[in-house]
Amino acid sequence: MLRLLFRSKPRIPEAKSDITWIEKDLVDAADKGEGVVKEINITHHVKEGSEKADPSQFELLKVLGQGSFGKVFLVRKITPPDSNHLYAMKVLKKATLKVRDRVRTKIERDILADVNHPFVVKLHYAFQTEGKLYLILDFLRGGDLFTRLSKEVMFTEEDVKFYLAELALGLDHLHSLGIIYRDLKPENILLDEEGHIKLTDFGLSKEAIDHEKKAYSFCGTVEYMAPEVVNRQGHSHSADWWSYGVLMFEMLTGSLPFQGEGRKRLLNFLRRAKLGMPQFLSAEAQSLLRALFKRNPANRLGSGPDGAEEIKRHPFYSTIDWNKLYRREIKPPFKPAVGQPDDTFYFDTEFTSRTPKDSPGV
Ligand code: FS9
Repeated sequence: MLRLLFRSKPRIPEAKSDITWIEKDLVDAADKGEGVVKEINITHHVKEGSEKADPSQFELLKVLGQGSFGKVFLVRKITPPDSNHLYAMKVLKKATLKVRDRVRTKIERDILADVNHPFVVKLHYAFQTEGKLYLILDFLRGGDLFTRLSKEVMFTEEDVKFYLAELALGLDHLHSLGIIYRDLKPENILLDEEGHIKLTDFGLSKEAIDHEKKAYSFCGTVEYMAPEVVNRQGHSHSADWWSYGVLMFEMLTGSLPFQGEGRKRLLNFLRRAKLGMPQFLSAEAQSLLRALFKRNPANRLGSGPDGAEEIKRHPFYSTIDWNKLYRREIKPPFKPAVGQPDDTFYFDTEFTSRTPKDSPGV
């Protein structure tokens, strides 16, 4: 059965700057101007066999995204050993970054430098000038999954299974590093040129400093958030498996499971209402969704000691060969058109039509 995904344009990226996803201790310390978080420096990160990087080694080609505190560019490396290679360059203005945003960027940089996984975006260089912070990341030319889907594509349960299975591996890897993604939503899932997914945008995620200690934090996008996050009861990696359920539901049905008119009604619904399960979904899909939408995180699939293994063993995934999947040997349901004269075919022209300019930092 084919269904259309009819979500309108993704939320405006600008809204991201309003979201305060920060570990409470850090925020408190930052607000008080205390010690460690006062000055955050991005230490240099260099690709193996390369010289120290700096902005002059990258030619700006296009704007991919823009917000109040920075921009994301498509760039071409000018200097060897990777001349002509395309990257995404995230540029953040230090002056506009509050201490808490600098904490976030530092966290993003640290997380990315540690990560090496087929389904997580890779950081190739990190450097700074007096006024700016630079992160040089993989350029994912397929754009984000949901922009694409909302435009033209229909989803089968098989398609959804593929994306969710790759996502489970990426998410599990982040959890194994002590990272709770927490801000998992469709816009954070990009497609590479073969059609495999990559998780991105860690700016709003955090490192769980202590696995036992739950994270307390403020919230942003509500539709994908676990009830314990909304209720600020503290959360662990199982909050991400709830969001994973929301993504699954949205991909299978074309609408969000928990929606209400206005934030207040949505919050109430998320906290209390019973989920209506569409009967056209397969028994396996329904069963997995029920197991993910447990309000008590301790009962949620994925919360046990072997984490993602519980999810990987679920009958919904009985046809998935997880080793083949990890090796990227399973053919994606959709392959972005490559060799396009325009590398930014899958990106919003609202941004790509702008003249790329990295203004001189203060
Ligand atoms: N390859 C292609 N596209 C990537 N994107 C992910 C980030 C998207 C974006 O617009 N982010 C954004 C960033 C800011 C900030 F201020 F932080 F700079 C503000 C508003 C939006 C653009 C598309 C991508 N990411 C890594 N590799 C990529």
